[in-house]
Amino acid sequence: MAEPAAPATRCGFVALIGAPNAGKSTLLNALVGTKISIVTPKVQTTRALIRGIAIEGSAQLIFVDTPGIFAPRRRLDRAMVGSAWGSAQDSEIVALLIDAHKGVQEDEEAIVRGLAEVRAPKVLVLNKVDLVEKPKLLALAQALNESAAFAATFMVSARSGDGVADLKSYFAAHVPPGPWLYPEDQISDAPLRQLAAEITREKLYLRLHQELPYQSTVETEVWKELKDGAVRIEQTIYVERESQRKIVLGKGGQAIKAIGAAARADIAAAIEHPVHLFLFVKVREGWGDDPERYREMGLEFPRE
Ligand SMILES: Nc1nc2c(ncn2[C@@H]2O[C@H](COP(=O)(O)OP(=O)(O)OP(=O)(O)O)[C@@H](O)[C@H]2O)c(=O)[nH]1
Ligand SMILES: [Mg+2]
Repeated sequence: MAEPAAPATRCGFVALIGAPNAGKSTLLNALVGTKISIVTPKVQTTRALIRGIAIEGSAQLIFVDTPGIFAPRRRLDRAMVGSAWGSAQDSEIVALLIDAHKGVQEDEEAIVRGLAEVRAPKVLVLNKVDLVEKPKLLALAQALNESAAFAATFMVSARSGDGVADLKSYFAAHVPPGPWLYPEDQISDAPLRQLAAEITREKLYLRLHQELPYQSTVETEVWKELKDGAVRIEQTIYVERESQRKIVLGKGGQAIKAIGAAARADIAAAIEHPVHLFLFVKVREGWGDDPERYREMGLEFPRE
């Protein structure tokens, strides 16, 4: 008698794409069950691909949170949008997130057109259903299904978790058979120093307004485990001009102090160790055109 076959495993990449602010990072965190990707009310929060890993039955799902897709202007914009489309090309399933409250506008129309070039099966996810009446949702789902070929349509609230379990089951049933690519308990492939830099950038975004967040970036320079179990982390916030440095510091250092306190608490919670966080603010004119900054972010440097 032959041995009974081991239960077949499934495994695959699921790209979460959409316009800025659609709720991709919120959905990634909900699907994985832990905060892996930063979330803010501002557009263009996510800058590079963030992978979050979840197990559902016999399937391992590798979700890829991507930067929002919009009409790029700066070099950094082009790198971000390029990485999002690249992820769509490299995944087994592509989920298009639409902010149902915002509906379909220029960015969304352009993304739907771009999807025609993507070979993987596409799934439509209407998000933020907590903000929208049912008839409007149905009309939106119908209109989008007329403009592109979606294998399925889901209505979710990434924030409340409504509908997320159904979506996850769908992905688990539709990724291809194959061995798992990551150990069972791994939920992200991002190094902790990158996660820590992202957390600080989230606090910067939440604290500062207007253009400033888009002109800053955060890097972890030092990560030192101390004998008492705490971790000493030194990070640099790069801005483009001296006037911006003053804003990040705030009157009497108020702003940087608040950003540091909020970041320290979240980093400590994420790594489950006490943290001593030291933030430095440096002016680096034109960092948005410096290849080294892109390498640090995990983005390809666009030639122009
Ligand atoms: N009401 C409501 N708000 C949501 C929902 N999902 C996300 N949001 C909010 O929408 C805003 C943007 O969420 P993110 O997850 O950062 O959106 P994103 O698509 O990752 O944005 P980018 O990284 O900038 O492209 C945040 O303020 C979220 O709290 C939802 O289901 N309902
Ligand atoms: Mg995001």
